[in-house]
Amino acid sequence: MNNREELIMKNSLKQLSIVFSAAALSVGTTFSANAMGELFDTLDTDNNNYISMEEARVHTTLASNFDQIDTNGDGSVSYAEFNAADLDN
Ligand SMILES: [Ca+2]
Ligand SMILES: [Ca+2]
Repeated sequence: MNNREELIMKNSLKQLSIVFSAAALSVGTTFSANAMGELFDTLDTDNNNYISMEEARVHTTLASNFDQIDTNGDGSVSYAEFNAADLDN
């Protein structure tokens, strides 16, 4: 293997690892492995990453505390707001 081939090899390996990190990152944000993430995904039926008042109806605790959980008052519950609400308690 000459120097040029070695360089090409190193560069393609580098690119591959960037692709893998990016993929891992997007998987991490889209599919959360924890139970709260699964509950969030279940409730977010249109998969827009927000739980609307309509979508919250199936979850009694979420529906009845919707205004408090929607801390920025935009009418939908983001994953951050959902997580902060700690609905298990
Ligand atoms: Ca939604
Ligand atoms: Ca909100």
